[in-house]
Amino acid sequence: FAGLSGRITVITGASSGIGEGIAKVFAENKSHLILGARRVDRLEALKKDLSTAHGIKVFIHELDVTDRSSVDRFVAAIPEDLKNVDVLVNNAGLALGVKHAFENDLDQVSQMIDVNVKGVFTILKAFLPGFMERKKGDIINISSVAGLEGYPGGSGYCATKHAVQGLTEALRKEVVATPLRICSICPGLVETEFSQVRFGGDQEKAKNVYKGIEALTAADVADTVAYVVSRPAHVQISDLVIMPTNQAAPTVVHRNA
Ligand code: 8X3
Repeated sequence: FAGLSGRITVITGASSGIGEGIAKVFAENKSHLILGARRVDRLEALKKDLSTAHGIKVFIHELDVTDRSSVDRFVAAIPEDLKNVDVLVNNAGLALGVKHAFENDLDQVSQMIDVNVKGVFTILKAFLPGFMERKKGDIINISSVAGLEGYPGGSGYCATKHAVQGLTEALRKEVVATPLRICSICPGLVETEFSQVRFGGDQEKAKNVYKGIEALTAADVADTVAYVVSRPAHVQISDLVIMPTNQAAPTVVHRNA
């Protein structure tokens, strides 16, 4: 992916899953990294791997996107030589539970809104002014096929990802007169810790989500992020949907017996 080398990329939720996958692909392509997540020990390990293997600068810092003061500390701690960020990947996000709306756990709904929606607003507010000032920057929001279509049991999660779609679209229109590029990536089934988190650690339920199907990997999604960012400056990939070959919509999945 020509064009990533020497760029400075911020990734939220970088300690696992798609975020970690993006960090790896960007490191392989010589982008410097600013990685945030709550689990700093995992970021430490990732930093060690990536900086030695690829000779890039990797800055890591604790980040809870639901806590504005945590976001302030994260931004303030970025070293001088990495302050002119080129790429922002809003990746931190989660699903909690599969429940019909009449039985939704409102704490779970609230937490999804805090991370998936308010978290993106908070991070955008932190980095967008710099992008506008420098007239430069790519913003990639990791949305979901759940942002394009609601499905039974997903009212909370789907609502948050529809919100991500709405804010991404509004932002793209706001910066149309600038060189900024705004992209939403909507993955379908990706095998990560996503389903373990969604089902509160129930391994059986989590495994069933990917049963009989070759799900996407974090690396598959990470490749698309690298593709989007490495297009020539006049090319803006606005929306990108990626699903396994045997998935056609959130609930249209062909599973081998
Ligand atoms: C994850 C995809 O279909 O589980 O965002 O909502 S889905």
